[in-house]
Amino acid sequence: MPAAGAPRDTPPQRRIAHLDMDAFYASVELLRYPELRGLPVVIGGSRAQQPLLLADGERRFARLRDYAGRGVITTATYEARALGVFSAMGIMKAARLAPEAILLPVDFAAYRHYSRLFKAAVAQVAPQIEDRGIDEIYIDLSALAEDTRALAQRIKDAVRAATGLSCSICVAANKLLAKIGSDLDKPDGLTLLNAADLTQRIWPLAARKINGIGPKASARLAALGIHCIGDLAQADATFLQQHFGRSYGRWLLAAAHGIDERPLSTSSEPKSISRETTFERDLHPRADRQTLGGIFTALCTQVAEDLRRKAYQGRTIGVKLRFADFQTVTRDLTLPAAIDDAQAIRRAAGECLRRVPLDRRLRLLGVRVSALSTRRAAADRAPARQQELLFADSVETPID
Ligand code: DCP
Ligand code: MG
Repeated sequence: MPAAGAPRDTPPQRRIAHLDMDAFYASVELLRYPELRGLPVVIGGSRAQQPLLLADGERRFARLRDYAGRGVITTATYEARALGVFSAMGIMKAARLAPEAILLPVDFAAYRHYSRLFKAAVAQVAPQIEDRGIDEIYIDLSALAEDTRALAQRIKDAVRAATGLSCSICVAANKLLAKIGSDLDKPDGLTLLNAADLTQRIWPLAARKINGIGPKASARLAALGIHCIGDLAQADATFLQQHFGRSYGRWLLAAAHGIDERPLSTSSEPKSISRETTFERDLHPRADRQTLGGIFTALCTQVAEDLRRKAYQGRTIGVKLRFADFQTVTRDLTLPAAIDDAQAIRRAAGECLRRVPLDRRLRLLGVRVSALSTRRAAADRAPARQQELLFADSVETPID
């Protein structure tokens, strides 16, 4: 019998786009140094790598081979990636792979500026946007009448007109598929995924291409013989739940079948405010106790200043530690009332630190405040002060 239309319980098909800027930090740098186009360029230096303007008007750029230090690459141009250089790689290691590559310092202010520009340009075309960070957004196109490909192209054109930068975009039925898809045709990609593409284009991809399957989960999946998304889709539901728990097991299977009902979260409220720092050299919790204590206090002070500037306070205080072997550990503590002052954050973060065995060298320390609320009238803030007292007699923290 011919259907009179879509069955009633089938929600209308959504059109969700994921847009991700191409080699973002590097591309912003190329806007000001166009002479570097086509060359391997790596972003990750600091002031010492600032290009020098010579008397003849030419610029002298730092090369990877001259770098000494502990810096990490934030991103690299596609020409540098072709030499094996990638985000998060130590600059010294990259220098062995691409000694001639140009090294530029990181300039977050410039990247934030271009981030705002491209998001504003997209909002002119399609206002339903979920901000996912400095260089990526989701866009809900469902309410717009225009043909999908034309709309996606118009968004790309708007981004280029506003910034001079290229991006890659995918439109699919949901966020999960759109996110996978925006990476399929980078750089300058425009990808449309429909239901038939699931088996053809998604299933052959490695399971870790699903946002939410991290290195640990993908290693466990691999140990069970599940390598690509198609393997996962064919896995037995009970088997997955046995190995990964009920909720994650279920989610894994749904994800492999391209099912994802999450709506866009279009609010621009931040989820957390944090500060972290990677040390020049690894620091030992005991031998470098004083240095670490100073850094820890400074991080708490910075977070408190960020909170106050943005008029937020938070109930959950967390710490992040990365050990010399890159193992990362986080601990958090939820307080009965939200706080925003440095001392109270310092005490709560100190409590968190006490729950981490501090027996190895550290390379990174971070402090995060989440469960944010907007700051209310001063009278409402009394509980925060009482909270301080609660911790006033807390035992000293290991790196005080
Ligand atoms: N970034 C970083 N450290 C990382 C990864 C990324 O500092 N480990 C920064 C630099 C990137 C930006 O975030 O330019 C965006 O990250 P992407 O993963 O989107 O990487 P790119 O935009 O650089 O490249 P792609 O074209 O693959 O998106
Ligand atoms: Mg990007």
